Amino acid sequence: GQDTSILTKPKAKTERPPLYKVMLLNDDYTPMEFVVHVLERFFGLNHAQAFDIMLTVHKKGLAVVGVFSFEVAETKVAQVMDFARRHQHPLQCTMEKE
Ligand code: TYC
Repeated sequence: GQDTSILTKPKAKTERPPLYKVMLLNDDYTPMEFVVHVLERFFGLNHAQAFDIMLTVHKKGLAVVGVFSFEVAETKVAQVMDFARRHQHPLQCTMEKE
């Protein structure tokens, strides 16, 4: 700075932590009602919101179901994948840096 006797470290720019999109992928076998249930249970969506997103995935092939910190996104993906596996449905859930 101005003072010749004090060398201050330049203040690092404040950066927001990266966000991750969590996506559901369509498949031909997972029942629609199961996907709606997953969206309600793990993403806190109401029935109408969950039904809308399920239909978007069904028609477009995939949809973003939420945007979270890395840790939360990772947990959601693991919960959905585990729940689908336990019910023997091929539902896939993935995450991607925004
Ligand atoms: N395509 C599935 C069916 O017709 C429904 C479905 C929707 C499956 C969304 C997966 O992420 C999904 N039963």
